[in-house]
Amino acid sequence: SAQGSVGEQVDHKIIGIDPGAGLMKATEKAIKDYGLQGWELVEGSSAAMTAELTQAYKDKKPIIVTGWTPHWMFSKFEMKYLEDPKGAYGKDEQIHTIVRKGLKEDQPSAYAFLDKFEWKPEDMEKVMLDIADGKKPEEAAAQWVKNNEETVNKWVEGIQPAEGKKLTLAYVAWDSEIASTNVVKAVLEQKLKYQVELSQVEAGPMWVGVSNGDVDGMVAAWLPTTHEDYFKKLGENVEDLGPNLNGTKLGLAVPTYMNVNSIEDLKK
Ligand code: PBE
Repeated sequence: SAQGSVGEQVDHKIIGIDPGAGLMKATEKAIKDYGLQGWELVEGSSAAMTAELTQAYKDKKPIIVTGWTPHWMFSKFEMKYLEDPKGAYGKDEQIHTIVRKGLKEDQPSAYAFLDKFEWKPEDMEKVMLDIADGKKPEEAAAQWVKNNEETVNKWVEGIQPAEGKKLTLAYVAWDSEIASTNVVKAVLEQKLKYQVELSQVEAGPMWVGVSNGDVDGMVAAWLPTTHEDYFKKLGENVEDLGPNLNGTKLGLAVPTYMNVNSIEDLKK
Protein backbone atom coordinates (compact mmCIF):
# COMPACT_ATOMS: atom_id res chain seq x y z
CA SER A 1 0.00 0.00 0.00
CA ALA A 2 0.94 3.66 -0.12
CA GLN A 3 1.88 3.45 3.55
CA GLY A 4 4.43 0.71 2.94
CA SER A 5 4.85 -2.49 4.91
CA VAL A 6 3.70 -2.83 8.50
CA GLY A 7 7.37 -2.74 9.51
CA GLU A 8 7.86 0.60 7.76
CA GLN A 9 4.67 1.97 9.30
CA VAL A 10 5.86 1.30 12.86
CA ASP A 11 9.57 1.88 12.21
CA HIS A 12 10.17 -1.84 12.91
CA LYS A 13 9.47 -1.28 16.60
CA ILE A 14 7.46 -3.35 19.04
CA ILE A 15 6.59 -1.40 22.17
CA GLY A 16 7.51 -3.63 25.10
CA ILE A 17 7.40 -3.37 28.89
CA ASP A 18 9.88 -3.99 31.73
CA PRO A 19 12.80 -6.28 30.82
CA GLY A 20 12.06 -8.73 33.68
CA ALA A 21 8.63 -9.62 32.30
CA GLY A 22 8.20 -13.08 30.81
CA LEU A 23 6.32 -11.36 28.00
CA MET A 24 9.58 -9.71 26.89
CA LYS A 25 11.37 -13.05 26.74
CA ALA A 26 8.49 -14.54 24.76
CA THR A 27 8.65 -11.58 22.35
CA GLU A 28 12.40 -12.03 21.83
CA LYS A 29 11.56 -15.64 21.02
CA ALA A 30 8.84 -14.56 18.59
CA ILE A 31 11.28 -12.20 16.82
CA LYS A 32 13.65 -15.13 16.40
CA ASP A 33 11.07 -17.78 15.50
CA TYR A 34 9.40 -15.61 12.89
CA GLY A 35 12.69 -14.34 11.45
CA LEU A 36 11.97 -10.68 12.14
CA GLN A 37 15.48 -9.44 11.51
CA GLY A 38 15.84 -5.71 11.97
CA TRP A 39 12.90 -5.46 14.37
CA GLU A 40 13.49 -3.85 17.75
CA LEU A 41 11.72 -4.71 20.99
CA VAL A 42 11.60 -1.44 22.92
CA GLU A 43 12.06 -1.82 26.69
CA GLY A 44 10.08 0.37 29.06
CA SER A 45 7.31 -0.30 31.52
CA SER A 46 3.68 -1.31 31.64
CA ALA A 47 2.74 2.36 32.16
CA ALA A 48 4.97 3.68 29.34
CA MET A 49 3.57 1.09 26.94
CA THR A 50 -0.06 1.99 27.67
CA ALA A 51 0.73 5.72 27.48
CA GLU A 52 2.21 5.24 24.02
CA LEU A 53 -0.71 3.03 22.98
CA THR A 54 -3.23 5.59 24.24
CA GLN A 55 -1.60 8.38 22.23
CA ALA A 56 -1.25 6.29 19.04
CA TYR A 57 -4.87 5.15 19.33
CA LYS A 58 -6.06 8.71 19.72
CA ASP A 59 -4.16 9.72 16.58
CA LYS A 60 -5.16 6.51 14.73
CA LYS A 61 -1.47 5.81 14.19
CA PRO A 62 -0.05 2.32 13.69
CA ILE A 63 1.48 0.69 16.77
CA ILE A 64 2.38 -2.83 17.91
CA VAL A 65 2.55 -3.53 21.65
CA THR A 66 3.29 -6.50 23.84
CA GLY A 67 -0.12 -7.28 25.29
CA TRP A 68 -1.77 -9.64 27.73
CA THR A 69 -5.13 -10.69 29.10
CA PRO A 70 -6.64 -9.73 31.51
CA HIS A 71 -5.96 -6.14 30.50
CA TRP A 72 -8.09 -3.03 30.24
CA MET A 73 -6.65 -2.16 26.81
CA PHE A 74 -9.10 -4.64 25.26
CA SER A 75 -12.14 -2.90 26.77
CA LYS A 76 -11.03 0.71 26.30
CA PHE A 77 -9.69 0.24 22.78
CA GLU A 78 -10.61 -1.95 19.84
CA MET A 79 -7.59 -4.22 19.79
CA LYS A 80 -6.69 -7.61 18.39
CA TYR A 81 -3.93 -10.12 19.05
CA LEU A 82 -1.78 -11.02 16.06
CA GLU A 83 -2.10 -14.71 15.28
CA ASP A 84 0.82 -16.74 16.55
CA PRO A 85 0.85 -19.93 14.42
CA LYS A 86 4.27 -20.96 15.76
CA GLY A 87 3.11 -20.73 19.36
CA ALA A 88 5.91 -18.41 20.50
CA TYR A 89 3.76 -17.13 23.37
CA GLY A 90 2.84 -20.55 24.73
CA LYS A 91 -0.58 -21.77 25.74
CA ASP A 92 -3.07 -20.18 28.08
CA GLU A 93 -1.82 -20.45 31.65
CA GLN A 94 -2.75 -19.46 35.19
CA ILE A 95 -1.74 -16.78 37.65
CA HIS A 96 -0.51 -18.43 40.84
CA THR A 97 -0.24 -17.33 44.45
CA ILE A 98 3.24 -17.99 45.87
CA VAL A 99 4.22 -17.63 49.53
CA ARG A 100 7.41 -17.96 51.52
CA LYS A 101 8.15 -21.18 53.33
CA GLY A 102 7.01 -21.06 56.93
CA LEU A 103 4.11 -18.66 56.35
CA LYS A 104 1.63 -21.39 57.16
CA GLU A 105 3.08 -21.71 60.68
CA ASP A 106 3.85 -18.00 61.30
CA GLN A 107 0.73 -16.42 59.79
CA PRO A 108 -1.97 -19.08 59.53
CA SER A 109 -4.76 -16.58 58.86
CA ALA A 110 -3.01 -14.87 55.94
CA TYR A 111 -1.97 -18.26 54.62
CA ALA A 112 -5.52 -19.61 54.77
CA PHE A 113 -6.92 -16.62 52.87
CA LEU A 114 -4.13 -16.54 50.28
CA ASP A 115 -4.72 -20.24 49.70
CA LYS A 116 -8.42 -19.56 49.14
CA PHE A 117 -8.08 -16.43 46.99
CA GLU A 118 -9.29 -17.05 43.46
CA TRP A 119 -11.19 -14.80 41.08
CA LYS A 120 -12.18 -14.40 37.45
CA PRO A 121 -10.65 -12.42 34.57
CA GLU A 122 -13.69 -10.12 34.51
CA ASP A 123 -13.17 -9.32 38.21
CA MET A 124 -9.57 -8.31 37.62
CA GLU A 125 -10.55 -6.34 34.51
CA LYS A 126 -13.11 -4.34 36.47
CA VAL A 127 -10.47 -3.20 38.96
CA MET A 128 -7.94 -2.52 36.18
CA LEU A 129 -10.47 -0.47 34.24
CA ASP A 130 -11.33 1.69 37.27
CA ILE A 131 -7.62 2.38 37.76
CA ALA A 132 -7.15 3.16 34.06
CA ASP A 133 -10.08 5.58 34.37
CA GLY A 134 -8.27 7.47 37.12
CA LYS A 135 -9.17 5.80 40.43
CA LYS A 136 -6.33 5.22 42.87
CA PRO A 137 -5.48 1.50 43.09
CA GLU A 138 -6.50 1.37 46.78
CA GLU A 139 -9.84 3.03 45.97
CA ALA A 140 -10.56 0.76 43.03
CA ALA A 141 -9.72 -2.27 45.19
CA ALA A 142 -11.88 -1.09 48.10
CA GLN A 143 -14.76 -0.47 45.70
CA TRP A 144 -14.46 -3.96 44.26
CA VAL A 145 -14.38 -5.51 47.72
CA LYS A 146 -17.49 -3.53 48.64
CA ASN A 147 -19.33 -4.60 45.48
CA ASN A 148 -18.38 -8.25 45.87
CA GLU A 149 -19.11 -8.84 49.52
CA GLU A 150 -20.40 -12.37 48.98
CA THR A 151 -17.30 -13.59 47.14
CA VAL A 152 -14.99 -11.88 49.61
CA ASN A 153 -16.79 -13.33 52.62
CA LYS A 154 -16.37 -16.81 51.18
CA TRP A 155 -12.62 -16.23 50.94
CA VAL A 156 -12.30 -15.36 54.61
CA GLU A 157 -15.04 -17.58 56.08
CA GLY A 158 -13.89 -19.19 59.30
CA ILE A 159 -10.49 -17.45 59.30
CA GLN A 160 -9.42 -15.80 62.55
CA PRO A 161 -8.53 -12.05 62.25
CA ALA A 162 -4.86 -11.34 62.96
CA GLU A 163 -5.24 -8.12 65.00
CA GLY A 164 -2.62 -5.86 63.50
CA LYS A 165 0.03 -8.34 62.48
CA LYS A 166 2.31 -7.17 59.68
CA LEU A 167 2.48 -8.74 56.25
CA THR A 168 4.48 -7.81 53.15
CA LEU A 169 3.43 -8.60 49.60
CA ALA A 170 5.66 -8.09 46.56
CA TYR A 171 4.39 -7.16 43.13
CA VAL A 172 5.53 -5.71 39.83
CA ALA A 173 3.87 -2.57 38.46
CA TRP A 174 2.03 -4.52 35.77
CA ASP A 175 -1.55 -3.21 35.48
CA SER A 176 -2.98 -6.66 36.17
CA GLU A 177 -0.88 -7.16 39.30
CA ILE A 178 -1.46 -3.64 40.61
CA ALA A 179 -5.15 -4.60 40.60
CA SER A 180 -4.88 -8.06 42.17
CA THR A 181 -2.33 -7.10 44.80
CA ASN A 182 -4.39 -4.14 45.97
CA VAL A 183 -7.53 -6.27 46.25
CA VAL A 184 -5.68 -8.87 48.31
CA LYS A 185 -4.28 -6.10 50.52
CA ALA A 186 -7.77 -4.64 51.01
CA VAL A 187 -9.19 -8.01 52.06
CA LEU A 188 -6.30 -8.74 54.44
CA GLU A 189 -6.71 -5.33 56.06
CA GLN A 190 -10.49 -4.95 56.12
CA LYS A 191 -11.50 -8.51 56.89
CA LEU A 192 -8.50 -10.01 58.67
CA LYS A 193 -7.08 -6.90 60.36
CA TYR A 194 -3.58 -7.27 58.98
CA GLN A 195 -1.27 -4.34 58.38
CA VAL A 196 -0.10 -4.92 54.83
CA GLU A 197 2.91 -3.35 53.19
CA LEU A 198 3.26 -3.57 49.42
CA SER A 199 6.73 -3.81 47.97
CA GLN A 200 6.90 -2.76 44.32
CA VAL A 201 9.87 -4.39 42.64
CA GLU A 202 11.01 -5.94 39.35
CA ALA A 203 10.05 -9.51 38.47
CA GLY A 204 13.40 -11.06 39.47
CA PRO A 205 13.52 -9.45 42.93
CA MET A 206 9.86 -10.35 43.47
CA TRP A 207 10.63 -14.05 43.07
CA VAL A 208 13.87 -13.80 45.04
CA GLY A 209 12.12 -11.90 47.84
CA VAL A 210 9.56 -14.66 48.38
CA SER A 211 12.18 -17.39 48.09
CA ASN A 212 14.49 -15.88 50.72
CA GLY A 213 11.63 -14.87 52.99
CA ASP A 214 12.14 -11.08 52.73
CA VAL A 215 8.50 -10.83 51.69
CA ASP A 216 5.61 -13.05 52.71
CA GLY A 217 4.10 -13.69 49.33
CA MET A 218 2.78 -12.52 45.97
CA VAL A 219 -0.19 -13.15 43.71
CA ALA A 220 1.68 -12.38 40.47
CA ALA A 221 3.25 -15.64 39.28
CA TRP A 222 2.30 -16.50 35.70
CA LEU A 223 2.82 -20.25 35.29
CA PRO A 224 3.80 -22.63 33.83
CA THR A 225 5.30 -20.64 30.92
CA THR A 226 5.75 -16.91 31.46
CA HIS A 227 7.69 -17.19 34.74
CA GLU A 228 9.15 -20.60 33.99
CA ASP A 229 12.76 -19.41 34.41
CA TYR A 230 12.07 -17.87 37.82
CA PHE A 231 10.16 -20.95 38.95
CA LYS A 232 12.89 -23.33 37.77
CA LYS A 233 15.50 -21.39 39.72
CA LEU A 234 13.54 -20.61 42.89
CA GLY A 235 10.49 -22.89 42.93
CA GLU A 236 12.08 -25.26 45.44
CA ASN A 237 12.36 -22.48 48.00
CA VAL A 238 8.78 -21.21 47.87
CA GLU A 239 5.33 -22.63 48.42
CA ASP A 240 3.03 -22.60 45.39
CA LEU A 241 -0.59 -22.19 46.52
CA GLY A 242 -1.87 -22.79 43.00
CA PRO A 243 -3.90 -20.68 40.57
CA ASN A 244 -5.78 -17.57 41.65
CA LEU A 245 -6.96 -16.82 38.10
CA ASN A 246 -7.56 -18.90 35.02
CA GLY A 247 -7.88 -17.51 31.50
CA THR A 248 -4.80 -15.55 30.52
CA LYS A 249 -3.21 -14.82 27.17
CA LEU A 250 -0.02 -13.19 25.95
CA GLY A 251 0.93 -11.86 22.55
CA LEU A 252 1.45 -8.96 20.21
CA ALA A 253 -1.55 -6.65 20.12
CA VAL A 254 -2.55 -3.98 17.62
CA PRO A 255 -5.51 -1.64 17.16
CA THR A 256 -8.09 -3.20 14.81
CA TYR A 257 -7.67 -0.28 12.39
CA MET A 258 -4.33 -1.81 11.42
CA ASN A 259 -4.37 -4.04 8.39
CA VAL A 260 -2.35 -6.93 9.82
CA ASN A 261 -3.49 -10.24 11.26
CA SER A 262 -0.53 -12.49 12.00
CA ILE A 263 2.98 -12.18 13.37
CA GLU A 264 4.01 -13.79 10.09
CA ASP A 265 2.80 -10.67 8.25
CA LEU A 266 5.49 -8.61 10.01
CA LYS A 267 8.16 -10.22 7.85
CA LYS A 268 6.84 -8.63 4.69
N1 PBE B 1 2.75 -9.78 32.32
C1 PBE B 1 1.71 -9.46 33.27
C2 PBE B 1 3.80 -10.37 33.19
C3 PBE B 1 3.08 -11.21 34.11
C4 PBE B 1 1.90 -10.37 34.42
C5 PBE B 1 2.17 -10.72 31.36
C6 PBE B 1 3.18 -8.57 31.69
C7 PBE B 1 5.02 -11.00 32.53
O1 PBE B 1 5.89 -11.49 33.23
O2 PBE B 1 5.12 -10.96 31.31
